[in-house]
Amino acid sequence: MTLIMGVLNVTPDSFSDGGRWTSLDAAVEHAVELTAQGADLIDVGGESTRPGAPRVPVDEELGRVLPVIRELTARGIRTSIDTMNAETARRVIEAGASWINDVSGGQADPEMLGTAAELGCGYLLSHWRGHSANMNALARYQDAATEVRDELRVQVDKALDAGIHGSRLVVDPGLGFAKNHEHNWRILARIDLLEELGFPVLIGASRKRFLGALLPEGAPVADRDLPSAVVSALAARAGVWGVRVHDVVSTRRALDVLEAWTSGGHL
Ligand code: PMM
Repeated sequence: MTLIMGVLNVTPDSFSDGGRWTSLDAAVEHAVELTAQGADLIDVGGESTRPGAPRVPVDEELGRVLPVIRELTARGIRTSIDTMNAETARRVIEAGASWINDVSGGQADPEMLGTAAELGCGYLLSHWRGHSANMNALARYQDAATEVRDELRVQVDKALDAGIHGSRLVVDPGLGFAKNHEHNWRILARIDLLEELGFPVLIGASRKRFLGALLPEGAPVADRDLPSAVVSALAARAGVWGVRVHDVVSTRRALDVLEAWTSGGHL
């Protein structure tokens, strides 16, 4: 069964849901709703990673995410923290989160891998080439699928060397992070290369611009939920461990269809 990670951005500026869940009550209510809809894990983020986004000071990030994590932990909801900062990761894991979701794969903060090892929590390691401000200029590949796999392998080795247990690692190609539309499709078409790394794989395609490019010009961001759900089902079919999505309802439906299909009706 593919795990569904529901996105909860408590940021004023994330591209598809920025500013919607900034009050504690609204954020918690949304997480509860996503869980009821079938999310297995809620990914809480306090710093937007959209292209060109400014960095957020750690204090501000903690102020956004800590109260939400505390409240969700108290309600028995499993969480991950979407952060590139070791200090944020530490405080939030100590407050009850289960996973660090580091889109920089340990590259943005030199303390991150050691901190994750010490905390003994799960660590989601994404492919990354640089901060949002300049990541589009870093989107250069001969073959994105093999280069992303090879660069992920380098970071995975660093994570293992830092003491993170292999059983706690999940890898993610970081779709859209220093990747253009063609790069993202190439990586998805060769998802088997990522699986060669020998770790569970997470795919985060939800509402990203390469899916928007398939829609009529000017289509609202919510129209990306259908293509997002299809990508989730195809990724699940290819054997991924989890998908990170904004719209849990459509993802759940898509994964249910896949499950019925694969079981040949014998659910
Ligand atoms: N994408 C975003 C943020 N966090 N985390 C993981 N592991 N993988 C992703 O692809 C990913 C992520 C950017 O999307 P958002 O602004 O919609 O949260």
